[in-house]
Amino acid sequence: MSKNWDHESREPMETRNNYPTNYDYYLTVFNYEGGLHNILRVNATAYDNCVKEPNLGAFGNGNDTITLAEVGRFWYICGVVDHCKNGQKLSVEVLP
Ligand SMILES: [Cu+2]
Repeated sequence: MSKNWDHESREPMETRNNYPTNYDYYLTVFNYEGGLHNILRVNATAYDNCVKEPNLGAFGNGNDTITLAEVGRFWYICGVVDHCKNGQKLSVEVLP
């Protein structure tokens, strides 16, 4: 849980309903005040250093549902001023 991001990760509805049976992905959901924050998907180095490149994806409407379609770790930072340096960052790992 990161500062000013209300965040949850969950299995997709389809998994809960057992349809289809073989889904391996998760949804990660961010809620925040759009315009005050955003979400940039970056790599591990950028995450550690709070830099915005490489930008692997950007979200900003404040109610962002992101599909994590591969096994592995995903890194997200807020790109607004110094929010990341103040702790507004999140990494999520999707397990096989
Ligand atoms: Cu922010």
